[in-house]
Amino acid sequence: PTTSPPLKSAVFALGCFWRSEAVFGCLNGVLQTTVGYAGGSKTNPEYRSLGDHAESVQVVYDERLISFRQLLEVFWSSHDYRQVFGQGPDVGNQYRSIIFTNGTEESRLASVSKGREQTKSKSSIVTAQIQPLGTFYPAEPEHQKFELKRRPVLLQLMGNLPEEELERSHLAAKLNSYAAELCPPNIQKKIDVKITEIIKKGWPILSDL
Ligand code: MHO
Repeated sequence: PTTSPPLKSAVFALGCFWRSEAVFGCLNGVLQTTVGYAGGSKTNPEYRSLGDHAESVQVVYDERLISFRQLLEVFWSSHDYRQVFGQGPDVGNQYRSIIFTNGTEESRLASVSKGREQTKSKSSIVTAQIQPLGTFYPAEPEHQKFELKRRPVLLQLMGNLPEEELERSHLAAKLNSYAAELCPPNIQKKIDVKITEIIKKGWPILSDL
């Protein structure tokens, strides 16, 4: 009998969510990514009025392939968590850094990892917060797979999937990361080669009408 893999989900806030989604999308074991709003109290937030929420990404993963602990490592290594509000040019409460947890074990793992980072960066303060996940509100479609959508050729290679399919697609999560150049270098290269190959091999060229 076929059983579906034990899927788990985790939510992180680490600056602009276009990038956050791309940070996690290429990891082995990550199956789906969705950007949204979390960490605040406003109901039904929207991009232009997100209230006290933070731009976040929800990551659906297969825990046989990747663990919460490993996701935490990626969280810490992929953004500047010493800034109180924001990343680089993006300043504001909506860009704050948060690890969301779903219970005591995840809170414990998050605290341990935060302690470790705090020891590493002695002179600066780790501002990332740890808090239980309340409601995760998915963001508007135009913010989902934002990096991928900037590359129409990639969308076309995927067969121009309807929005709902794109949002669920494992491949889209990966290519979104590739589009942002946030896959590990070897994977980035592998995808480059493959895409070049496909394009060379022959899209039918429209020469005459
Ligand atoms: N500085 C970014 C912020 C977008 S992110 C979804 C921009 O290009 O508007 O907050």
